[in-house]
Amino acid sequence: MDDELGALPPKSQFSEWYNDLLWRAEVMDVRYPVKGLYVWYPYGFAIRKHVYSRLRELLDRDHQEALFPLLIPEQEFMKEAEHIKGFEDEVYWVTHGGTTPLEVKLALRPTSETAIYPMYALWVRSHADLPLKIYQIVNTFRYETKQTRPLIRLREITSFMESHTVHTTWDEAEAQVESEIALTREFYASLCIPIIISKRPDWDKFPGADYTIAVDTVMPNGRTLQIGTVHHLGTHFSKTFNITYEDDKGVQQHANQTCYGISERCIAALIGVHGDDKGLILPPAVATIQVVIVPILIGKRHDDVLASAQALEAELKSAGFRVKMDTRDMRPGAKYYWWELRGVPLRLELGPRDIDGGKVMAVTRLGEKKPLERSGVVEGVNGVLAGIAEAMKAKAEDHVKASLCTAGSIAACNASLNEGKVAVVPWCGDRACGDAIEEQSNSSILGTEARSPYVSAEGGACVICGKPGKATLVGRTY
Ligand code: 5CA
Ligand code: ZN
Repeated sequence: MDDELGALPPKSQFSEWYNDLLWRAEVMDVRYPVKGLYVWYPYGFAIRKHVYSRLRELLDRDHQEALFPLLIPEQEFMKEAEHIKGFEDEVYWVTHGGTTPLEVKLALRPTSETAIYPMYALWVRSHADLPLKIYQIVNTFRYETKQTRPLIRLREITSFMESHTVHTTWDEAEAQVESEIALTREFYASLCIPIIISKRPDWDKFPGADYTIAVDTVMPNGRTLQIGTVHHLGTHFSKTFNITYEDDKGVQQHANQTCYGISERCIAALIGVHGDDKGLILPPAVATIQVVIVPILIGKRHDDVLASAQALEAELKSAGFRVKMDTRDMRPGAKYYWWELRGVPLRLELGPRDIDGGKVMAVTRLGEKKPLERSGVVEGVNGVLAGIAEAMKAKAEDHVKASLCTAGSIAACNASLNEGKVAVVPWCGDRACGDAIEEQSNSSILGTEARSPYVSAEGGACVICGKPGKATLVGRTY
């Protein structure tokens, strides 16, 4: 059936595999005629829907969702000096309304601090208004000059979750940073994606932040992908936007703030980390279709099998599973191939012999096959799906573990990077040594103070100057 279109390249050719899979599995169409802008197919959009409802569910525990405008007036955008410096080369400007030049240019938000904080200045009055924890999920625009890639580096980020919180003290904002990190851990656990959390070097922090904590994962080719960041903003923005509260002694104080962002890179990670030579593998928690039923509709028993399959579908649906019954007029083999490409975690096959034996054949996307009792099918399916999630998690963790390599010298670091690994090297923390590491290894410093069971915390002599250094993650990044 794939004669005309050829076959999916093997996953070992990761970038070809990734680009090809996006259209074959109908996730993204890259043919939109503007660079860095891509189209979600319905199937891809449904994956997005489930992934983002999980994210919303976690955020909604203690944040509120709101919606701010896309356009930011120039004078607001230009208030925070470091922020401007960080983004000035990436901003799209709206300069005309029809043919009339605008008196005030309008920025398309690259992120929304400067849209949200003027409103926070109005909303926050006293310590009783705090903490304030608001998020939105919107599109943002960045004129990226590095190579654009679907879901990874976009000029229109279509699915930007940004959380913006306001607190009284610096310590309280720090506690919020920790709480956003915990939320991120939970989110990625439901996607079965292992993450490495570390502190970005000072020169690489978010423009306008006190410090930045980054969340990275390792893609199959060894390149790291930053799939989230949490920033402690201190009072940088509250000073420029005048966000103050009256403390319990009646004194006006500048608030402390955090912000936190996740984009559709989380779906790039989902695809890259889990997929195989046959296509997508979706974790059950976010799979658009969790169970596909393929009835074996041949011969005299056609009507009988169809009725049994419909009863099975109804039972699984009412138990809350996302189920699809495939009765298309195609060979069963072609249907298997179709749903494997699209990553459905579990396929149930039902033929006359299964029905007679009181069984249903369960075939997981990971290639395991075992009959389930028809009578206890809901528990059976639950168990199999939980097993799939565990196996996906374990496999992905093994990959990250195997990707991390401790190196005590630049030569050892380069050797690891060239093997497609992420290196952990001792670095003294000086900018000059950091620059030298990046230059001599043609890679980037991801961060220090890694919080990961996979990364040793042990430091050593800085690979450049020999002074005492901290364990530092160094990788080739997307
Ligand atoms: N205001 C802060 C927090 S919301 C902010 O903008 N942080 S950020 O610049 O680090 O972006 C948050 C996350 O968005 C990043 O960690 C990265 O995972 C993702 N991201 C950034 N730029 C792009 C892009 N061009 N395409 C896709 N995802 C991106
Ligand atoms: Zn050094």
